[in-house]
Amino acid sequence: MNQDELKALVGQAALQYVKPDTVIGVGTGSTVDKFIDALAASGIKIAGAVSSSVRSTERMRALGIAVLEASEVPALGVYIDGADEIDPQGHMIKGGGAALTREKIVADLAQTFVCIADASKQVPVLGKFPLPVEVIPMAAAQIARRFAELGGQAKLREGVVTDNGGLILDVHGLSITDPVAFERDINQWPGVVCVGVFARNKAQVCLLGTPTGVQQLQ
Ligand code: ABF
Repeated sequence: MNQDELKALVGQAALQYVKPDTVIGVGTGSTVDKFIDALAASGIKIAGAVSSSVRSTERMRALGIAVLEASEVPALGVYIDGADEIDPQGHMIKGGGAALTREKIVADLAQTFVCIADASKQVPVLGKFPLPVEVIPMAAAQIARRFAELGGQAKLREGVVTDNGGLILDVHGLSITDPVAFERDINQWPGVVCVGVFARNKAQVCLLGTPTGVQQLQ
């Protein structure tokens, strides 16, 4: 199976966590697109979805899935989202789709975070994928200097303004051996809106698409 087929496999597998008549949280990316398509085709009737991006909102509305505002929903049973990297403990790098801030907001509403990814996303240590960080524009240069002190090379993601009006720095050359501490420390830098390390609130379930089927990260 190619990567697209593996994404479809895990997108379909995530349906087992969707309860009818509930409101679910939906992430962003091509794997999540597969989940959205599978949900629409499944006949499972949900009460609605809280979306993490314009991209996912548009896809769900086009398929007849009601999209609700996060502020309308006190809690979610499940949040389904992809990842760019997943370490053995289920910590993730996310944000390749520039939606990391809203993804973290919606994930925070959910009781169970289900990550869906093809097995190529598994890494021993986070950091080979350039770390996305959403920043307030005026702070971008200073944040880049701070990352340089950590051995990272921050590059502005050209031509991208997030759904929140922020900029994205992609930080190359990091090796994030303590994701919880790293996320906590970077979050305190002035001008950081969201760092794409999901460690404090990591996925409770990771479904990985492999050529031999769907594996659940233990
Ligand atoms: C999203 O899933 C992003 O945080 C992450 O970048 C993306 C992975 O994209 P894809 O599923 O297209 O590989 O949650």
